Amino acid sequence: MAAKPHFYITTAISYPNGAPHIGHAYELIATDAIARFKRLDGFDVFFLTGTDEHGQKMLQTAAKEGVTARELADRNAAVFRRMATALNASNDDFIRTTEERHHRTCQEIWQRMQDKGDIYLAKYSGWYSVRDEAYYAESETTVGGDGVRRGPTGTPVEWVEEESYFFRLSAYQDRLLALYESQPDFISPEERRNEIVSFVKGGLKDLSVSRTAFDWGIPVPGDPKHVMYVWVDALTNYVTATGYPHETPRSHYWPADVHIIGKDIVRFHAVYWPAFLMSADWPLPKRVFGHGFLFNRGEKMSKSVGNVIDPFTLADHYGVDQLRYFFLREVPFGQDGNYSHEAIVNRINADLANDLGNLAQRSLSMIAKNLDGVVPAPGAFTQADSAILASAYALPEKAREAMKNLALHHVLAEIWRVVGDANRYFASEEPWVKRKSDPERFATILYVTAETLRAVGIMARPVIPGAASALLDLLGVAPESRGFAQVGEGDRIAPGAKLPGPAPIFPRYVEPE
Ligand code: ME8
Repeated sequence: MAAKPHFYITTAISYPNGAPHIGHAYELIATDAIARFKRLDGFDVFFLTGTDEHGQKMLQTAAKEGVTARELADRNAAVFRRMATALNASNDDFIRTTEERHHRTCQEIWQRMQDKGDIYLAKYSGWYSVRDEAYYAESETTVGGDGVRRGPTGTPVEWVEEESYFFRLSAYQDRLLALYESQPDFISPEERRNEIVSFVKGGLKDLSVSRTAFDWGIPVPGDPKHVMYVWVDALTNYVTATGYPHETPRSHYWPADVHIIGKDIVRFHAVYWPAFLMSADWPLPKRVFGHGFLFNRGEKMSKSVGNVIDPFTLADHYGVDQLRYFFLREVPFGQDGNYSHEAIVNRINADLANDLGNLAQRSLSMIAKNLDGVVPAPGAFTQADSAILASAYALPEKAREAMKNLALHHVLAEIWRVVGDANRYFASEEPWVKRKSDPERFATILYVTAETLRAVGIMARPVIPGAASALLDLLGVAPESRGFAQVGEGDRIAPGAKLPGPAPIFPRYVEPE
């Protein structure tokens, strides 16, 4: 048997300077859905997430809370890990940048960049935003009415002057532009790509890549009074987790197939990261995808506005599958999105409880009540039967097409189009009438409906893994027959199988008293 093709996907690693918020949850859910999709489509997947624990922001927050940076990182990294479990994420590893394995890889990439002649010592003076952990040119900053100078993202900047190692980023401008040119989907969506191309065309300055003002970081090889700039350290996590360049059970996963990140950190992933890798002569990731931001009713979440909603509370309140479905269906992947109680409830009740849940419940109850819970043998298919089955069987191809652009919302729209068609089919075939008047037709309609639900259940697994598995259990689909390759005629539900009996998969959301 030929080895499965491999697929390596990552989220950004989060700053554990606080508990996770819904933006972190969103990124994890979307990345998880893509990872699950690829596994079900026959790929050998490695899915990585984790925490970015060094840097000045961590130190400052720790100082404010009266704990050490290590204590702050330990406390919150545990919460990020718990969130991955709570959201039913299928990550294969969880990396923390304070781990020993990561120190080694960081020192190795640094050494390689230095051996290349791309690292030199000089004096840095310029503007730094601790909140963004980013350096800004003076021309990118503005002084507001409050007298505070801010960077392009609106965060305050401070003047920094210290001895620093620099990375010769300026030498990589042409190679980066050639990369964007030859691999048009290296950065997507399109608008993010355009922003980056014009940023790089504007000229690149060498990048300060070490700090001496504090020691919460990875020491620079041979000069330990410097620690590496937190972004050199952070980006390198993606390599660390594979063990590359050393031969390990995972080293074949590097280079990554895609980094899923938010739109605010595309510059780090699409400019600095490939330049570091080019310098180190390590292969480049194939793709960087910058998703949009989530807003609570159009407002930016912030602790001071008091609208930060904890993902644990949301998942408890609405259900994990419900939350996953909502975010991935409601927000076109790559664009900004909003969430509100009403919008979530609307999706739960219309798409999940009504369209999918009711159809499953009604058809499976009829099989239970009238056919002793045994899958009937279908008669000859009518045109209507063949049409709905054909659209169900076309789902893997349609979904793969949409996934070329990581358009998760389109994948879901295709699946729910079939759910909608199946509901119309069921309503117009009127099995409740045929039960007495035409028992053979009754059996065929229920068979076709169950078979359509089987295809839908398999295809929905990446997004609603819990409920989709429950549905496939109710349909008697064997656990090893739940991949995309089984969506088709060859793996049809076997007539004669005894089903476990109907059970609700998606209850309606009812407002608490
Ligand atoms: O940026 N909506 O960490 P982070 C959607 N440690 N996504 C959001 C969001 C929102 N409201 N707010 C943040 C960092 N994100 C670095 C990354 S990677 C080598 C280092 C996204 O905790 C954000 O865009 O600030 C990023 O992809 C991720 O959450 C972690 O953000």
